Amino acid sequence: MGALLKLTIIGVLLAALGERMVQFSRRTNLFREIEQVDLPNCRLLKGIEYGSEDIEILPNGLAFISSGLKYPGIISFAPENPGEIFLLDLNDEKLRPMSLRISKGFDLSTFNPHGISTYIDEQDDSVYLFVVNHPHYKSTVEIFKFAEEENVLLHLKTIKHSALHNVNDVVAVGPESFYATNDYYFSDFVMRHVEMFFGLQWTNVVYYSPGEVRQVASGFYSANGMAMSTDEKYIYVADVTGHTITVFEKHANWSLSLVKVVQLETLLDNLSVDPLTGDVWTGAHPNGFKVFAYNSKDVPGSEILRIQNIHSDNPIVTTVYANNGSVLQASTCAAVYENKLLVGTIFHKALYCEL
Ligand SMILES: *[C@@H]1O[C@H](CO)[C@@H](O)[C@H](O)[C@H]1NC(C)=O
Ligand SMILES: *[C@@H]1O[C@H](CO)[C@@H](O)[C@H](O)[C@H]1NC(C)=O
Ligand SMILES: CC(=O)N[C@H]1CO[C@H](CO)[C@@H](O)[C@@H]1O
Repeated sequence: MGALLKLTIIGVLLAALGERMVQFSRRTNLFREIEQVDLPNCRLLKGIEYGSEDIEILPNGLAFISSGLKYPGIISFAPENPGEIFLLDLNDEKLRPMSLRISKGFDLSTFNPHGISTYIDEQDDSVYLFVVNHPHYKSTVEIFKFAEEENVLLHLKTIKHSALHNVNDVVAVGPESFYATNDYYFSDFVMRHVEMFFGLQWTNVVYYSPGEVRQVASGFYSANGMAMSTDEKYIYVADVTGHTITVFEKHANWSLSLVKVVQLETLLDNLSVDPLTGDVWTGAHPNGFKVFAYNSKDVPGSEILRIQNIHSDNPIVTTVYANNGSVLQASTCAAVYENKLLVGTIFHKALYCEL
């Protein structure tokens, strides 16, 4: 091969790599620093120190909080502790999260809870809690029934399926059916980094029911949080490294069709919908690189956005809270109940604010 040809090939490869680096730094917001936005009435929840990855608030003000996530490539401050589900009563001013007991027979030692969702049976008001679990870093969806009088989660079922290979979040739509996001295409640790670095848009949303499992949306860099509109007609999906919320219409046969994509600047993680206003709330990572490459001297911050009128041509996006990590690190989700805001994090604390 001629020297000139070799040089040209090397040049082309370097240019391609450079372009990938630029794209990668853009997707992870490698260089973004945060402008702080304070809320006046906030306090950290006592007893939650190892993450509050996902939060679901029931119509009566009881909140479930998943804690203790261990995730490949992401720090945990208590890698030996099994995960927990906390219950917090937002009507009680003391705001004391309580770790819920889980019924016998469920393997607590490998409990590694991630996204959660609740389903309320309208016939008898039973509450079912769906929990994405990663025992030994695999993916399952656990279904529990919440026994409120005894404050116990009764384990009903473990769901495993080849289509549920890297589950991040769920939205329950029936006593045994749900939508789930897969946040990676590959399960292998090295291949996941290849996938992230090259920006492969191979992750998807799956509909699961005992009778039928199928992919209902695809083409995300990393499909993450999900939520359903208050009228239950739409599903919102967050793409964390794509910095987007995709709005889908949900059909009677559970198919999803694309309505629109809302582009944001930050790495939005989990989504929730205000039951009163329909606003979409998200916890986000201002700088995703600081999450993946944790450094206790330069910690990842937190950013909470509210998106109003998401179905209109001009949704209003407001940064309600932003912190450089001095108070709260790596926020993943924000959920509201009346004028109260709860903010969860991947591996850090949980914040309560009055709006
Ligand atoms: C589901 O319903 C939608 C809307 O009616 C239709 O366009 C779609 O083809 C259906 N999908 C399947 C898999 O039946
Ligand atoms: C974060 O903000 C606080 C003030 O709110 C400031 O004291 C601190 O130095 C900042 N930390 C970094 C790493 O910028
Ligand atoms: C429920 C949900 O979407 N959880 C996500 C929240 O944030 C972390 C950090 O990126 C994700 O790993 C979770 O999957």
